[in-house]
Amino acid sequence: MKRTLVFATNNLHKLEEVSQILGDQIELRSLKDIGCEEDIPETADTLEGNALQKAHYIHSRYGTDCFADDTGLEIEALNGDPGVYSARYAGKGRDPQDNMNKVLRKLEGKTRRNARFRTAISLILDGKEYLFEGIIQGVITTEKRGEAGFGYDPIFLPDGYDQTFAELGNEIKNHISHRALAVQKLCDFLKTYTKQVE
Ligand code: ITT
Repeated sequence: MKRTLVFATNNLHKLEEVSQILGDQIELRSLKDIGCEEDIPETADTLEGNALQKAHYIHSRYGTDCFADDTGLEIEALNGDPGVYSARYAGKGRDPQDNMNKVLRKLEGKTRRNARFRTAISLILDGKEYLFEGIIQGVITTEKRGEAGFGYDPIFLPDGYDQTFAELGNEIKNHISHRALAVQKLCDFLKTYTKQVE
């Protein structure tokens, strides 16, 4: 039987990315599909904490199986910043251009530019809670390059590639990204789980 899962996100880019990765194994529903228009709180100080908080919020109000993710860009020379504060790094406006400008400014003149994207996914399934993680290593460029993707994609060069996520485009990004790795783990888990309960 096909499972229905709610993905607790308001970010349509993410919904599209994850739905491409999950394929037709899962019937993915958005917050809009379940009529949730609230701004789900994300007040924890870790990615895992925020992912759990979002998934619990939906599960306790709507009673559905669901998952939520949280992602951060962790830059070594900035002691892991912006990390869990990636969305609002340059202020409450959540403007990706301002966020990228702040990163580029902070790294000006620095040669140590390695960074990683890290995604934590929290799944609540049949009342139990599971966590998955995906990491991709790379470096921060000295200027923005490319138009695809979202967030910090124009300044992130994944290891082994000479184009940024925003230049590589969604198809390639969705094969190699932090979120793809975490979602793949979620997918593998769901396959085994579904077999066990059938
Ligand atoms: P939701 O909380 O509604 O799911 P969000 O946009 O806040 O959506 P996240 O909390 O997962 O997304 O990520 C925080 C920020 O990290 C996000 O606003 C982007 O700036 C950045 N980010 C996340 N995933 C990214 C990706 O794949 N590529 C580039 N930047 C990303």
